[in-house]
Amino acid sequence: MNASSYSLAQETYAAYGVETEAALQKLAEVPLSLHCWQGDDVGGFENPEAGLTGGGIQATGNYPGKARTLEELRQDLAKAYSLIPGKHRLNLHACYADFSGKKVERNALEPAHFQSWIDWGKSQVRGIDFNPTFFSHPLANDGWTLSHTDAGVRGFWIEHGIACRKIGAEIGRQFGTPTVTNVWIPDGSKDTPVDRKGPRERLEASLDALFQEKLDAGLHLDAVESKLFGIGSESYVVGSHEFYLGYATREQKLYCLDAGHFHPTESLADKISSVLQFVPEILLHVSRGVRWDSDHVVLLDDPTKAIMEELVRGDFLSRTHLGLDYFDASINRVAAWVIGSRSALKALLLAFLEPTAQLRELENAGDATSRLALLEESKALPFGAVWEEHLRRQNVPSSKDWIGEVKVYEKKFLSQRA
Ligand code: RNT
Ligand code: ZN
Repeated sequence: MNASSYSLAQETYAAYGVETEAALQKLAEVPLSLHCWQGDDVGGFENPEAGLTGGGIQATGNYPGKARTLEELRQDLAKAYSLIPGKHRLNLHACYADFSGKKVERNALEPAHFQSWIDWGKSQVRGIDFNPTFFSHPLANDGWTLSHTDAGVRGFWIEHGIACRKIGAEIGRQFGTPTVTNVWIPDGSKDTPVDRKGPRERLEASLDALFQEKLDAGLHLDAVESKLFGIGSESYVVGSHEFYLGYATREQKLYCLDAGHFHPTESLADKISSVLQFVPEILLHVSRGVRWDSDHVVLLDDPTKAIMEELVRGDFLSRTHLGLDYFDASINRVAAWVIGSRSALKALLLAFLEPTAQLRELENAGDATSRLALLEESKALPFGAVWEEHLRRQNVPSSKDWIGEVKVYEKKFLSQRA
C-alpha cells in the first residue's frame, strides 16, 4: 500500500460524498479502553497462584507467556499500545493493585495502591478506567456479593465498591479526564431460584449505599453492567438487563452494555439509541459471544460493525465510552489485544467512511431500494487503503507487518516465562 493507493481511495470516496481526511481525523480522536485482564487471564496479582476463581467467567487456553507480575503486564501492554494506532486508555481491575509487599483487604484499598499504574500510564495512555473486583475472593466464592443474604458479606463488598470509586476519582484527577468505574457482580444461581425478588431488592439497597457519595463528574463516572447468564448462574442473574437499565435510568448512571451479555440473536447496536434516550452516557464492552462464552477476541464482524455504525450514525460517540472485554488464553495475549483493538478501530473507520448523508436522503425520500443498493455497494469501497494510511500516519506497523513484531517479542520475552 502506498500514498497513491490512498489518493485513489480518497477520490473514490469523494464520488460518494465522503471525505477520507475527515474520517481519519475523527478516528485518531477516539480512545479505546484496553482491558488489562487480557494479559494474565484475569488472574490479578493478589494471589497469583490461585488466578481467576468464581465469578462465572473463565479464560480457557494455556498459550505460553502470560504476565506473572505487574512489571510483565505493563511491558506487554506497552508492546500492544505500540502496535495499535492512536492514543488509548487503560482499563484496570481492583485485583491489579500494587501492594509493594503490604497487602490489604479489598475494602481497604486506596489510591496509593494504584499510584504506580498512574505514573506508568502517564506516558502510555490518555486516562485510566477502573473496576471493583467482585470475584476471585473467599467472600465471593459462593457466587453472591452485593446481593448476599448475609449483611456482613454485603457490607464488605459495599466498602470495596466505595473504596474503588475513591480510587477512580483520584485517577481521574491525576489524568484530568474522568475515570469510568464499572460495577459488575457475578451474583446469580445455577438452578431455578424460588426467590428472584429478594436478591434484587438487596442489590438495589447495596448499590444505593455504594453510590451514596456524590463524586465530581469531571473526575469520575459510575457505570453498571448487566448480564444474561454466567457459568454457574445459568438460571438466574441478579443484575439482569432490566434491573440495571431501571437502576441506571433512575440514578442517571452510565449503563454498560457488553456485547456478549445478551441472547445471541439480540443486537447490541439496536439497544444504543433506546438506552441513550434515558441515561446520560453508556459504557460499551466490545466483545464477541460464541455460544455460551462471551469473551472471544473482537473481530471486524457484522455485530461489531453495526455497533460502530450506530455510534456514528446517531452521533453518540461523545456520550459513549468504548472498552474492550475478552480474555483468550489460547493465543499470544499481546496479539489478542492488538487484533481486537485494530478490529474495533477498523469497524469505526468503516462507519466514518459510510456515505451516511446520501443514505439518509434516500431513506427520507422513502427510496428503500436505493438505500439497500448503496448500503451493499459501499461495502466494496477501498477502505483498506484508508486504514493503511491511518497506520502510516500514526507511526505503527502496517497490517502485514505488526504480527512479525509480536513474534519477535514472543521469542525475546514471552517464551522465556516458564
Ligand atoms: C463479566 C463481565 C465483566 C468482566 C470483567 C473482567 O461477564 O463482562 O465485565 O469481563 O469485569
Ligand atoms: Zn464486560
